[in-house]
Amino acid sequence: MPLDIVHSTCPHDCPSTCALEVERLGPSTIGKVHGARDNDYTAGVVCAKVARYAERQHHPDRLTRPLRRVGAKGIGIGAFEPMSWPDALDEVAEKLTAAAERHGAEAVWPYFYAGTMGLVQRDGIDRLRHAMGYSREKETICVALSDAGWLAGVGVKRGVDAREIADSELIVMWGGNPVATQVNVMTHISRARKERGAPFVVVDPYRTGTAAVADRHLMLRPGTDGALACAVMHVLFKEGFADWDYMNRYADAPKELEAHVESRTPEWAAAITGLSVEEIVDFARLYGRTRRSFIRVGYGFSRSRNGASNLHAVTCLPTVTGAWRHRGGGALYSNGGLYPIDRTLIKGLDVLDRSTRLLDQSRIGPILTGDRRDLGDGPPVTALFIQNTNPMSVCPDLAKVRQGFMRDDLFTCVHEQFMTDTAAMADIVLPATTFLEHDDVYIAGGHTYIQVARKVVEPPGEARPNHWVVCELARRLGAKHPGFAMSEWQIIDATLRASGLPDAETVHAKHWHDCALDFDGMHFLDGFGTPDKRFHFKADWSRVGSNHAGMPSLPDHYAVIDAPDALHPFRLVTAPARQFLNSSFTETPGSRRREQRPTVLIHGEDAEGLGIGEGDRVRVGNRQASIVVHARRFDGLQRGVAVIESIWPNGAFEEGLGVNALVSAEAAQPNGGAVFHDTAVWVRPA
Ligand SMILES: Nc1nc2c(c(=O)[nH]1)N[C@H]1C(S)=C(S)[C@@H](COP(=O)(O)OP(=O)(O)OC[C@H]3O[C@@H](n4cnc5c(=O)[nH]c(N)nc54)[C@H](O)[C@@H]3O)O[C@H]1N2
Ligand SMILES: Nc1nc2c(c(=O)[nH]1)N[C@H]1C(S)=C(S)[C@@H](COP(=O)(O)OP(=O)(O)OC[C@H]3O[C@@H](n4cnc5c(=O)[nH]c(N)nc54)[C@H](O)[C@@H]3O)O[C@H]1N2
Ligand code: SF4
Ligand SMILES: [Mo]
Repeated sequence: MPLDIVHSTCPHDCPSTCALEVERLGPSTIGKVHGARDNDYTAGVVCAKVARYAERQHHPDRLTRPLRRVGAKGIGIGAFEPMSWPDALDEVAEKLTAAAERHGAEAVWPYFYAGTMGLVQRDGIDRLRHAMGYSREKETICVALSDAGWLAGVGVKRGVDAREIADSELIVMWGGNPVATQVNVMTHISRARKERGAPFVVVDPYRTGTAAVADRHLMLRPGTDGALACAVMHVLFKEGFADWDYMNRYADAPKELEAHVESRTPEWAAAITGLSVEEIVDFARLYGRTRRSFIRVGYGFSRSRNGASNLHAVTCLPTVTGAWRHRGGGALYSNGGLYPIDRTLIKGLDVLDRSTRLLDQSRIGPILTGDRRDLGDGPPVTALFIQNTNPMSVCPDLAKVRQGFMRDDLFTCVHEQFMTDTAAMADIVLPATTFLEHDDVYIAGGHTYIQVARKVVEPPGEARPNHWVVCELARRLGAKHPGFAMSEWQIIDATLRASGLPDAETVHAKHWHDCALDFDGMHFLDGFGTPDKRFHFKADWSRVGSNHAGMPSLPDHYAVIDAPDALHPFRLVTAPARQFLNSSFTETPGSRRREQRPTVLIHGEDAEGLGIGEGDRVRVGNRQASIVVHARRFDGLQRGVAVIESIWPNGAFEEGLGVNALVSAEAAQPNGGAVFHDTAVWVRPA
């Protein structure tokens, strides 16, 4: 019998949003997962962890029934007993109603993120929130810093089509690790390298899988990209690589920028970045000589207190050389803002009251422990309804997050596929479907397709989609909105029609629909997204965030990072692990085996000086917390830099708290954002 191959879309929180071909072996069983060959972005490739998705889909630990906690918080599945769906939903609705009656609706905080990127299953929780007047969520954990940095210069969240990387003559991966985090970028880079010998440069504090295959690796200190970008621009202006014709037409203040970077010499930047003057000058010349240069802007280097400023500085480079105007030239951070999606129905924007308080998702620790900087004179949060995210693992200042979840007066409901660290803190856990078990519509950060995917197999046991749970709760809570009476498919179809896109059947039948603009649009030749249509070298930070005091307007090294000192001599980077996706896939044996155990990479000479041998147990700490991990000596980073690839579950650490215990919950400028790679620490033998 021929294999039954069904089209789908990877829903995970990854810019690739791969078009998939899933082997269906039976009504509720899948085999291998492949990348769609006929999609010219996915081009037949998916990452290893999704190729073996059957491991996650059919995992014996998938949640299959609603559960009520009868034992202590944080223990796991042994502390729960099964209950029926009607009882579970009734109880959740009663608890949310009681919290709202006691302290007002803002005491309830529906809390979510991007466990699935499907618009209906991910964002439907907002419709319930807005219909009930519950506290809003400020989404800061991933893109707040990078969005701010990109929007300050470019003005709209889109960039050059990633498929053009194949036409580039130089590709720079700046602060991202696509070999691990969005493998398809590498497909297009490989074509440019093969077909025209385009050099590939990586800017990253350590030798990642991506840096290891690059032609050049600029291995700078974390949080110093603004200095590197300024020195590159210094050389571009000084050595005649600047495209004045382009800048005069398309930029705001090229003369001011030229004068400003005059003093930002390669020597100045070398002292800040730890790179050599030659490395900086050689890279600047290579970049200046090449018109078709493509900067693939990663998220990683934005996750610092000066991250927005640094990201803006990098986006100035293609504007100085005019690379934007050439095929294969320019930059891409994300195409999230490319799609003309009308989200009113999905998110219930028509019933949103903008005066409802907005709570910062990355500050869930301070919020749950009653920090008045977040709560103002509003009520405490006494009820959480969580979908698609695992804050007990992924959020900054984990000790505080745990302290908050431990509160006796807090009611928590978690809708999950697995008994995560967060689910283990819940009073009621509801079993969730995977993307293979429900319908949804997907846009992407890394390409230009919109995709509609239908359910492929039946869910295990009583697992139910997010949309279903949201609608059932809405009914019990008395929430009013037409979206609660529609199916996923009806919402997808109505949303596509309202957005002026082909209907759901049409997109589904062709598998995807390309939303790319024409060449001039993708290259901003008809203007940037700023009010005056020019690229802004001079960032008006007040346009993208309210907390901008002290931020440099022209690109610079903004020295507000958690700088090392005598007591904390290392700068810690907590980069994503290749076989995990945030905290997802930490449950699959194939991923666990390959990642082995939580490990800190430090330079051999640093290890030597501290008396730390290969594989030794070491303690890594700062004022906030300390954790025990194993050391690996590694020469692919500067001295004084430490890397712990993450995000392991708390139980993988000896003392029960993971790496985010070390990370600060401070909200970065100008619009919030978690500073995962901006932590000064000490390292000692344990
Ligand atoms: N395998 C895997 N894939 C993933 C994820 C995962 O956890 N694992 N996470 C997904 C998510 S949610 C996202 S947002 C994307 C993120 O994907 P990326 O854009 O790759 O961004 P990050 O993963 O945050 O950071 C990547 C790199 O940034 C580097 N970096 C840290 N600080 C600095 C700095 O100051 N300067 C420079 N130049 N580089 C720095 C780190 O060393 C790391 O190699 O990946 C997605 N894909
Ligand atoms: N140290 C450190 N911490 C980080 C980062 C880092 O680089 N370093 N990266 C940060 C970034 S960029 C991000 S985006 C966050 C992400 O952190 P999270 O949002 O927590 O992402 P995941 O760990 O993938 O968790 C998503 C959860 O959603 C569940 N899920 C998936 N699909 C569905 C569904 O359809 N329904 C329901 N109900 N649940 C579903 C999964 O089982 C999983 O447990 O982590 C951040 N934390
Ligand atoms: S590369 Fe990203 S989008 Fe593609 S299959 Fe892997 S996790 Fe999913
Ligand atoms: Mo993210």
